[in-house]
Amino acid sequence: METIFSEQHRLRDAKTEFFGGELIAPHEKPSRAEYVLERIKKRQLGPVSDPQDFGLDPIHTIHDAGFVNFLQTIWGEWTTAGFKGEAMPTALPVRRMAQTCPNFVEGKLGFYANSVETSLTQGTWQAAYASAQVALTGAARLQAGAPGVFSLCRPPGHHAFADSYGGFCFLNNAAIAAQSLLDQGAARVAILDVDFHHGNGTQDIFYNREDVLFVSLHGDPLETFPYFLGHADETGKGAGEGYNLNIPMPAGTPFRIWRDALRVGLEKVRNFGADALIISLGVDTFENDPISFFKLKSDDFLTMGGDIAKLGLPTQFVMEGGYDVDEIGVNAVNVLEGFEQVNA
Ligand code: SP5
Ligand code: ZN
Repeated sequence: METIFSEQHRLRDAKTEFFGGELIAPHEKPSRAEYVLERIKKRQLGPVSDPQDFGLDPIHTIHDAGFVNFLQTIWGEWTTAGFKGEAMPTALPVRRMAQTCPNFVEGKLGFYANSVETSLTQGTWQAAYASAQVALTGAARLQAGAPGVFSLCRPPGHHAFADSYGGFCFLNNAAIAAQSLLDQGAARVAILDVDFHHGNGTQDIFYNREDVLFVSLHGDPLETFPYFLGHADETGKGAGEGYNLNIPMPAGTPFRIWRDALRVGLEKVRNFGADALIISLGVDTFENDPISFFKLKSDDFLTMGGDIAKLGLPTQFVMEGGYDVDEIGVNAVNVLEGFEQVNA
């Protein structure tokens, strides 16, 4: 399987993540992508290619123009304002407050944030832009007939909404890829999100739509991030009713139970009649992940890839989370190898 990868990911190298009332070294760090790349080379998974540059237009098919401009300009405004740390909001427009974007940088941050652990830094926009191009290039490979492709995106994307960032995500890579497949002629695209966390941004982006099915398997949001979306009764709205499926699971869930949920999700994708499948591939379901509570083992990721392959759909894997950096390479590439073993 071909991997699409950009060295530009290194430009996202935040020094701080707000965690437990402290500013800690971020979980989402450059070494994550390096471990995955190393494992791809070690296992000789296939060629590693640079992305093409599709520009801003495909990003604007998903994201609000004011939000994209915010991501491009916020670091400059933050430093001009004289702040010393990395950019993060202090006030958020929650219930009954005006939903108007303020003029001052600190207010803009609150307006466009959906969670506040994720600081904005020099280079974040450039890395997020490159990550979106990695996703778009993967989609182009599917369009050209590849049975499978891996977009080694970093930073991740599934917590980015049309007009907000958070959860280590800025641009929604999987959503941008899905829309590009539709724009190139696909009638229906399914997104299956296997990251430990609910793909709140992806769900919201496609919630009203019948041409994109969103299925997510994740930790119960009553107990874990992103907390405010991801419940089983969120099934879509309007024309999108029935095209959103959430399967939240409790702490301690082992692969045996998780795999039953995967079967349900894959059956939903099969019945939908998708032309292409995008996997939001987070491996933070791993038993040793530092911020998650599922119990998957490294071998389980091979089985997962095989189960996905049995659908027989052109499949684009888009990297999302996974924070036990020693094992992230093994676990992510196991999914891809499991997929290829069935497809071979
Ligand atoms: C892409 C992705 O996986 N984003 C995840 C963002 C999670 N950010 C909030 C983490 C809060 C963690 N609280 C952990 C408690 C551990 N006992
Ligand atoms: Zn995650």
